[in-house]
Amino acid sequence: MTGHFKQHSLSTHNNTALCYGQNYRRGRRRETDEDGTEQLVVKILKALDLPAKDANGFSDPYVKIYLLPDRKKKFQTKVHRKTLNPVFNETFQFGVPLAELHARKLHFSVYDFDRFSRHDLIGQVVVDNLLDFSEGTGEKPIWRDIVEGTAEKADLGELNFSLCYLPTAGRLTVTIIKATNLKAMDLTGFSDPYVKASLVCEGRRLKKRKTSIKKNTLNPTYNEALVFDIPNENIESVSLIIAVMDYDCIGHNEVIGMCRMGSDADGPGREHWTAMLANPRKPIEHWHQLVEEKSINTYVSKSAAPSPKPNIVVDSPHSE
Ligand SMILES: [Ca+2]
Ligand SMILES: [Ca+2]
Repeated sequence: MTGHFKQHSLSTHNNTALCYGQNYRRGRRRETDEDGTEQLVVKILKALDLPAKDANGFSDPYVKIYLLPDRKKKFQTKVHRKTLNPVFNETFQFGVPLAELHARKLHFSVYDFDRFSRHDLIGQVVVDNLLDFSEGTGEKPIWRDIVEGTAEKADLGELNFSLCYLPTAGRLTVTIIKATNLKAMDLTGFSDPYVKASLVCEGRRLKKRKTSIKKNTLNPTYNEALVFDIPNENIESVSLIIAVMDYDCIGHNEVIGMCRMGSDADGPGREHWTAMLANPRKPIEHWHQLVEEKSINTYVSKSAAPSPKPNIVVDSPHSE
């Protein structure tokens, strides 16, 4: 039977397609709790005839899946190296009441993994009428054409942290709270993220502080404070660059994404910094969309230019 099905599906789909299975798991009757027992179960099976995104004639595909309109909860498969016909066989579960299913949509996006650049969006599949397939056993594979993706905004993730400045003590506390939806840097479909904050003055990195490393996650929680000593008279002249990094035991750690805080930073970075200065001694918390490293690095001189030392001293004898 399975052999017959395979043949059939291959002959009818000679274009880029995604294959998945779906069923709905109901809570047992008379069960009193209303949450957690009703789940849409989606098994991502495989993709067929993907376009080549890499110079070697292949792609490194993986699939992200959302149950729209909720974009916060996201799953993704492992990355499959050098293939245009990946077999995923991974199952994901979304807690959703049956009564809401008609208003939800499954959103699959297929990406090409690249370690050193933005992941290319290969294409997307959006499925509604989820009730149609909710009765079966979930064993019936469903095929959908993958609609070619257009250049999407870099999806690097978001970082949540608070800034608190004590003018008298001359102390800046950056509390890294958590990050969500980080870009996967490893073939496992996850990263090993840690956060590095650098204090910058006149294009020079003066001090840096790091959080611990969280292994194998795209949604790490830290709640860690990074403390910098900055005398009040110098606080207007410094800026803060915050980088979310992926740790690797072999090779270099890589930047996942960055954001920059300061009086001369872009929109959200400037607003957060200004709010901190306007509210001394009070932690001000914000979410920041991470941007690519190259859009931040223009603010930092890479070469240790033999220019005169910055005349601002933010060092203190007991730090680092
Ligand atoms: Ca690739
Ligand atoms: Ca890693």
